[in-house]
Amino acid sequence: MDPSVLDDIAKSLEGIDLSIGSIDGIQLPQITCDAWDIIQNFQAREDDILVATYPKAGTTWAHEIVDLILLEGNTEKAQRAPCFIKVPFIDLVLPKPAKSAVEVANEMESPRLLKTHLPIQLVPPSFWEKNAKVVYVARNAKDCMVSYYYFQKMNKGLPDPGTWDNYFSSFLSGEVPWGSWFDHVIGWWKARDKYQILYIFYEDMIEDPMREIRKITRFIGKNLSEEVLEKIKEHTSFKAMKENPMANYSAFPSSLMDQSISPFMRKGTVGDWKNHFLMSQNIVFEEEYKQKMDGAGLIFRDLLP
Ligand code: PPS
Repeated sequence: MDPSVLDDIAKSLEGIDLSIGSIDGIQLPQITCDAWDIIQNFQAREDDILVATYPKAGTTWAHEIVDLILLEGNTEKAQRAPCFIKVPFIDLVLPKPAKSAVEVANEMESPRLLKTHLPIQLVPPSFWEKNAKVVYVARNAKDCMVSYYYFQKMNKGLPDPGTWDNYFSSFLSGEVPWGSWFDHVIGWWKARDKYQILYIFYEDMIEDPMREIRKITRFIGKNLSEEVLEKIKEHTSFKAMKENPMANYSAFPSSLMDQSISPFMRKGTVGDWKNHFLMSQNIVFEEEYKQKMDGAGLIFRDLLP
């Protein structure tokens, strides 16, 4: 990778508008709102693979796995660039001098691996017109909330989350960037049979990574040996990714992501919410959860105390 790419990203981030705007009632970074026409007109290709998630659901883990599946386990090639460069995040269009994710994607050879956090109704329509494949990863709301809280603390590109108590209320009411967790996971769940969407769960990936890697491999249409699958599992373990400078965001400008506040690869576990939720918050959460998830037919594990 040309090292000037990182310099350009740092320069673009220097004067960036860090405010939050909204599209159709969903909070999004202002730079996303400003580039909304460009994002909506993104031209998908039929062999694209889009990793879609609510923030903090395991995006980086999933796209590292998909990248290695496409590379048939070639871990050297997987190190070609930091993950935020090799997998364009189509929701963010940085100002010059950096190339926007859309420009980078347009110049990429197929098959492309792309990332989005957009709720399904805001995904550029060409993905559906081209019937591209989507790997959607869902993570239980409580752990997502905790992970997002720490991320908003360390990521200066997102609003300061304030106190845990305030954040708890904002998250539950969907007043956070990329909107309501509930609407996101349910929206994608409802569409899973209409389009080529593989809907998987972070908790399942933690329980049995090989099983989930096999599932993704089949979905992508690859046939890989057990040895290669094992190699992919090892290379994408939490420990390996935490130590991998191409996966752990250490190459990202620290002025924007201050990993001394909280590392990007923070804990990588299921159930960390138990260390954060007060009993009273858990009661409020459970009540809201029942109402909002009622009838969705979508079951998450590790929610109950
Ligand atoms: S982002 O910024 O929305 O793209 O973040 P995202 O990658 O979706 O989520 C980050 C959380 O995923 C955890 N993570 C992992 N867990 C287990 N195994 C692996 N390999 C792995 N890679 C990333 C990461 O630690 C964040 O979760 P928390 O709970 O904060 O640790």
